[in-house]
Amino acid sequence: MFHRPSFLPRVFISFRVPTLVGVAGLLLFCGGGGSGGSSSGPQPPPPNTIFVGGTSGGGYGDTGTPILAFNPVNLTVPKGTTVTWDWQSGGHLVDSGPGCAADNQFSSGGVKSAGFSMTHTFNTAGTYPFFCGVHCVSNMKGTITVTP
Ligand SMILES: [Cu+2]
Repeated sequence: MFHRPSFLPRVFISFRVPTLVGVAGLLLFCGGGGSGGSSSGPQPPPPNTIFVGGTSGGGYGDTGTPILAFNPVNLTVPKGTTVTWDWQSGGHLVDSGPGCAADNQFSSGGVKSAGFSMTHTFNTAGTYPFFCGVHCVSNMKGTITVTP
């Protein structure tokens, strides 16, 4: 019946069950936003969407700890697909390019806040690396693979 939500910090595990249920309920109640709301716990990004700086709680507006990563890190889409980057936390940017060097194929135009989103349509098959220039040294990088 009761399962420990994987997104809760380990410190909560030792709490008594009623306390944990209360905390989980509060987190879910404060989660807000999103779609549906019929399921609990972290939600995956929508199709062809990359979460930027997601949190341990799984989504925009939650109370989890920010994660310096893209989710998914690698996305494969067919040619012609429009990919959306959705900022789950602030202080991040997206620039295309290998390593941590921008090649100016697409860009968020600097650091953005939670709630910002950008799109880019990929019309040519290939591999498109991108990164967050603020956290590239922490390996905040991703890759779009576009198939013919
Ligand atoms: Cu970042």
